[in-house]
Amino acid sequence: MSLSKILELLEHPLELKAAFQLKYFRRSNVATPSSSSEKVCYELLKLTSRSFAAVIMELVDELQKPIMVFYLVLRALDTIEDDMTISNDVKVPLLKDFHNNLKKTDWTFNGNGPNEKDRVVLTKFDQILSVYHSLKPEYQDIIKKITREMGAGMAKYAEDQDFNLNGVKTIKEYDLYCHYVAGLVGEGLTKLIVAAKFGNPSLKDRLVLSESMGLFLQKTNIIRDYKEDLDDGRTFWPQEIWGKYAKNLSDFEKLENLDSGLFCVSELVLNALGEVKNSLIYLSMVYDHSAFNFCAIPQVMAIATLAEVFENPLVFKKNVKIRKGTTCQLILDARTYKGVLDIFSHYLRVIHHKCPVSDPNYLEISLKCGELEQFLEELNPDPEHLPQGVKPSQTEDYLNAQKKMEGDQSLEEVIEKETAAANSAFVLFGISLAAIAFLTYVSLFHTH
Ligand code: D61
Ligand code: MG
Repeated sequence: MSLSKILELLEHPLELKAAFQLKYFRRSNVATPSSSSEKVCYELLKLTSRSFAAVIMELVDELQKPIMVFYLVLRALDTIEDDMTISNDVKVPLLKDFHNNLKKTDWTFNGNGPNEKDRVVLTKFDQILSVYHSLKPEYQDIIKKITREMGAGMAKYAEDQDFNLNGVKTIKEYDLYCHYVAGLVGEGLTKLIVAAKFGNPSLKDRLVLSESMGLFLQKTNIIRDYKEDLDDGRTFWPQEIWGKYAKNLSDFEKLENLDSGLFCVSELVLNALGEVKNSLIYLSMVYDHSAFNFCAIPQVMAIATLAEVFENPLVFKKNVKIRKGTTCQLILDARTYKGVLDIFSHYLRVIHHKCPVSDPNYLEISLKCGELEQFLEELNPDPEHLPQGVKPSQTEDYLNAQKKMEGDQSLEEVIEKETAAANSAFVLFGISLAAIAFLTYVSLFHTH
């Protein structure tokens, strides 16, 4: 950790405590790899994933390996899609046939550009295959079907010259691209979670919910990655939106266009907020605590990221990231469904309050935040807000949410104990630090 990161943490003592609690008080489920290929896979996971490695490592054994393999296979596919040094006549067939490699045991690929960041998942793909073939056939099937669909979708976009030159045109196209690269991941994960009996079986019949889970993450990434993607000569912001605010997408880099750039971000954030309701419903239907965590943590990071990019001029200069300490706090708070609802409520208010009246999306953003605030209240009504004697309306979403929160109760007690233990340890730690600092000071400056 760099000095600036440590100083940043010191400025936010509550986040420092969260980092401390996460590091010393949380048992992660580090499975002991039973083969050398498994070991390689765990290493590849850590090497390639921003944040997904951590949540996958928290999963129970039943799902840990299948989801890790699922991740690595799709990361490999994405590493072909993302590589602009691979010509289309190589890339397109590679994407389309990628699922067939899952029938082999020794396939690897060494054709990525030397600087492609995750190229190692392809050069060591045989190791991934070995673990893939050790999974239950049911899980293998789910992974293969999604890989085939995603490869076909990516190939379709790679072949589209208009897309390659000008990026995404309509909001419909934007949603479809996000479907291929993220919505399908949500679908596959749902099928894995339901097959493992860790979620409500009806999740499988409500794929719009998992679609939103994926789209919310992907859209947030796309908004945040404006600068990086532009520098790489790619754009994913849909023209139907940015075209209202500029002639060229790169105009937003110029300081004189800052206002219109921020208005454009507002509209993109508003669009992404369209996925929130379904995501919250989805999360109420994931029963297993580790699967819930795995699903919930990326979602709370996304809403925090949206609040961070909203009205933030830095979006046009770099990829805006949330603080490390904030991440730790979010991970701790997202352990229960109630915690997740509170996080969403908090960041929706942040967005709502940040929005200036001069923003052309002001009215719609207010409406969307209000609507979601009301939905959060429907899921978890505050008795004080209901007239006396009136029971909350027993909607299906309400009942699912209540059931989820009841299931969280035993967890709530564990969390309370852990928090108390971490608090006292943290205070002791602070006192010791202060004592050391004091003694150092005395011995340095008060020597005779
Ligand atoms: C619950 C929990 C996690 C979920 C989920 C529901 C629903 C969807 C997703 C995760 C997928 C979200 C993708 C958002 C991040 N976007 C990317 O990584 C882009 O690549 C998309 C294609 C490859 C998807 C690989 C993936 C990611 C997360 C997974 C997973 C597979 C499998 C299991 C669990 C999580 C992005 O990549 C950026 C990069 O290469 O740095 C891009 O190229 O656009
Ligand atoms: Mg990609």
